[in-house]
Formats: sequence, structure tokens, C-alpha cells
Amino acid sequence: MWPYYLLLLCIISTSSVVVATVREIEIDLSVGVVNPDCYTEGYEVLLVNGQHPAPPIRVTKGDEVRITVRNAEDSNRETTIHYHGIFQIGTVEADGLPYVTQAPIPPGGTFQQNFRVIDQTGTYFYHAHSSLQDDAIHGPFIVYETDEDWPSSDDDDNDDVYFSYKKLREGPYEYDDERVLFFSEWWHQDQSDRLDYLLGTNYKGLTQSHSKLINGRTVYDPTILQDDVDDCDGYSVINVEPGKEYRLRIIGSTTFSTLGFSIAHHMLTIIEVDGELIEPYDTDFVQVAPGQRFSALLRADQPPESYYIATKSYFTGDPNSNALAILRYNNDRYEKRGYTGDSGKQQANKPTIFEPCSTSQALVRDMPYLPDEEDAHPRGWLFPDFRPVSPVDHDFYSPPDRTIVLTPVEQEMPDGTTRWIINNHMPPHWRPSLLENLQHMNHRTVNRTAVDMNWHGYSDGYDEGHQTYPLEVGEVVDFVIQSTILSGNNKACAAHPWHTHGMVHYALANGIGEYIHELDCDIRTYSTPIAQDTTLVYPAPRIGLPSGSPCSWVKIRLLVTNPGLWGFHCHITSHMLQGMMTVLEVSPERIPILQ
Ligand SMILES: [Cu+2]
Repeated sequence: MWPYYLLLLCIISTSSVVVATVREIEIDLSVGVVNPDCYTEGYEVLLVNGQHPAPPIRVTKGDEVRITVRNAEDSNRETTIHYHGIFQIGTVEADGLPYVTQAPIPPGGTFQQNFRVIDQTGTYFYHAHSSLQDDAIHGPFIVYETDEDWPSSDDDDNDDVYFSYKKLREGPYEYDDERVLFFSEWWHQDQSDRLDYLLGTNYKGLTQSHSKLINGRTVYDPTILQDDVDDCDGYSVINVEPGKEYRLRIIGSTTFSTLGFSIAHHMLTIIEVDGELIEPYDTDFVQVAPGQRFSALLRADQPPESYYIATKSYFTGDPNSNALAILRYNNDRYEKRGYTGDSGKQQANKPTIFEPCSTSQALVRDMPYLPDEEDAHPRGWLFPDFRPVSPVDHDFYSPPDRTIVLTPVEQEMPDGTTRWIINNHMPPHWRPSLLENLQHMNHRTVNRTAVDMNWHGYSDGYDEGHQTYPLEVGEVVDFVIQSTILSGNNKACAAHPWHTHGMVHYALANGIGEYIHELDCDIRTYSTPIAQDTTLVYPAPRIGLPSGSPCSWVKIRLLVTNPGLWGFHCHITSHMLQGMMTVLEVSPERIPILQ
């Protein structure tokens, strides 16, 4: 589990005007073997500081963050690290998007990422942005409003169990403490073999992950005795004190599945989406797409026992999810059964593995109910009902300056590989990186023809020279993401969680079938849009359409503010690697590093 404060070394620097806290953070990437679901022996992956998941990074709004990323000499793979949801205002070079904002870090290489966390708080995460490394290189990145809002104890901070009567706060909300629920996925196939399959000529559709993980753990096969598997840590345990209220920081670091979860006998009150505080929304079911984050208040107000946190997988064709965790009320009677202290990990050498709802029912209370796919999202799950605490000053019913429809289609290429091609634009090729290319060019000669031609109206606006979508600060641009029928995966209409780097966006509307601008331009299905950085294109039910046919869509609005080169992509990592990604080139003449 995650040692607390491990990464953080705090230096206070003062100047005559501003007092900024500098957080020096070190990310050492090295090869290690992990076996997060207790399946045979695991395999080698690249890890942050030898840990899976990576240790949390905690900062306070306004901090100067200085991160040194070192790639081990023997790692045998290049990499970059991205801070998902962090705006990188004025520091696009620290965004960690390979071949766009930097050349990847080679084995033995070091890269420095310096940025300020400006005007944002909440729940984020960091992850590798190269190949499939984000299955193992990923950890929470949490931004507090003030230093006083940092938690004083931690789920896994064994030596630091004491009651703090100080409330923690963000905006209008206060709570006693916080816990992280970090969702991810695990394949038994080694990352390089899986990458070869995805990008090679034998590709026949995405393969299901073998396990879904909560805080980096689950048990693939609970019938295998723990003694048969070395280093099996069992299910994650989230410890709570009776009567306390917790902020659950829920992080969707899955790379394929959207996971829904419930906690038996407990309601949750959602208060944050992707860093934006929302009006409290009570629910017993939270659905988390890859790249999304939520905070929910959890009151430990039930009889002090243990309760399952159970999950279901959505939009992958297989609802089964083996991600389980246990919400455990601190209670003396469990100490006798081999648990001690306030640790998220059981302390015995060979920990007990809970068997879901079988012989251990007396230990862990009831499996919660989770809705089926068609019931979970008839209008876009709960998103249409969420209301921001502080709405942005913008009329979302007004027309945009431009609407750009992106239609990614899964296509077999002449060489037999499969790629997602967006609006027929060939996959971009920038070396060593787009940002560096722009440094060597006179960036004032950016081809703006596409912008001028399409300034008003409904068209593509792609710059074939830069292989980007040029946007200008101050523009209001609507993007429609059109989902199309897959060629593999039983010709399903796929769900795609689209993520904007550098800027938030606001979901305005979604629909099934094809987006037709003349008919659909004024539709609004999200009446109180909230600032998100990851929005799901929900799939339509199967209707027997041929591959490539438009089947569902979402429209998001960008209030363009931040000069930079910002990735805009599906957060299903395999889709991204197969081409479902583009770059928004925002006012390059105003990017500081290009001055
Ligand atoms: Cu996708």
C-alpha cells in the first residue's frame, strides 16, 4: 500500500510578493514484478518507486510542483508521465504527452516537469502516457484548497492512529477524513505481448481484462488457496471509524472498463466530478469511466461490521467484475481474527482471503445490488442531474463559434493492422515532438486556412500541415464525438471516454444514431453542464448496423482559454494507441516556451 508523504519534500520559498510552497517530487521508474490479483506469478512492469499503485501525490492549490522523472537504465522502454486533469497553465511542456509536448524519456533518461497548480482543487491522478504502461504506472494526485485541508491520518498509516477533531474542508463541504478508491484493470498477458496484439495484424477486437482492481488489488480466483500464491495481499480493506464522515476520492484508472460500484448498506453523496464541486447528490451507485474521478461523502453510520464494496463492468460486453474490497469498521472483535491497527493491509504473514458471499458471510455483510447496463445509464447515468456549486458565467444554450464533428472509424489498414481513423485524417507523425518542431519553426506562420475557412459553421477545421485542430483563445467550440460500430467485438456500438488535456469541457447533449447538425445543433440534454475533463460517449443498444456506422454521440463545449498543445483522446488506452486521439493547437503564438 501507499506510504504516506513518501514522495513529498517540502521547501518553503519566499519572495517579496508571493509565498509559494515548492513541492519537490521524485518519480523513479524501475522494473518490478507485480501480481495484483494473486494469479500465479505475475510479470515485470515499470513501476513508480517500486510500488503499485504509485504513491499518492498531494499538493495545495497555488503550489509550485517540481517533479523529477527518472527512467531506469534497464527499463528497456521509453515513457512519459501525465498529470491527468491538471491544466498546466503556461507549462504545456510539463504535460507529458509523448511526441506532442516532449520526446519520450529513454531508458536511463531524466525529465523535469515544473508547473504551478493554478485555480484548481480536487481529485486527479497521474499515469504513464506511453504504450500500455498506465496499467501499472498510475497513482492519485490530490489538490487541497489549503494546507489545513490535508488529512491528518491515512488509511494505511499504521502508526498514526489518533482521533482528529479538526474537520477537513473543501468549498461548502466538511468531513472528518478521506479515503481513496482507485480503480484499475489487469491483464494476465504481458504488456509487450498485448501491445503487439493491439497494433499488429492479428487484431480481432479488444480483449477483456482478467481482473478489475480496487486500490491495486483483488483475488482472481478465490478458490486458489493463498498458500499457492506468493505475495497475495487479498482484497483491499478500507478502514473507517464508526460515526465518522469520509470523503471517498474515487479515481477511474481503468483502461478499458467503465466500473460501477456500490457499498452494501451505505448511501453515498457525490460532491465532486473531475475536480469540480457539485451540489450534493445522493446515490447508492457510482459509475466511473476510464479517466473520470468523483468524490462522495460516506457516513460510517451502520452497525460496526464489514461490508462489501462490489463492482460491475459496463460497456465492454461482459458485466462481470471481480473487483471487490471491504469497508471495515474498526472493531475489536476483528482484531482477534488477524487484523491489527488501522492498516489497509492485513498484518498476518499469509492474510486471510475473503470468499465473496460464501463461507465468510458472517464476516462481511451482504453483496450490494448493481444495476444492469441498460438501467444504469438511460440518460447518461446521473450526469444530466448534476449541478455545479459555482456555475461558470456562460450561456450553454447559446450557439458556439464553431462545431467540429469527430467521427473515429475502426479501419483495417493496407498493412493488415487496425487503426482508428478520425475524419479520414492519416495518423500524425511528429518527431521528436510537435512542441519542439514548433520551436524550430516560425510559429507565426501556422496555417490558419482551416480556421478561417471554417470559422463560422459546421466543418472539420483540421490543419493537415501541423496535424492538429487549431483553436484560438476566446473561441467557443463545440466538439461532437460520434461513436461508430466496431468491426470486431461483435459489432457493438462502443463507449468512449474522451479526455481533454489542458482544459475542461462541458457536456451539452447526447443522442443515439448519427449527429445531424441541422437537426441536432440546439439539443441540450445536460441542462446544467459541469466542468469535466473526461466525458463518456454512451453506446446505443445493438441495432444490427454494419461496422463503421454512426451509432451514438455526445457534444461537449470548450471555452478555449489555455494556449498549448493539448491531447484530446479516448481514455481507453488501446483505442488511443490505435489512433483515437488528436491534438488541439491553442494559440501557439501565446505559448510561453515558444516565445
Ligand atoms: Cu474508445
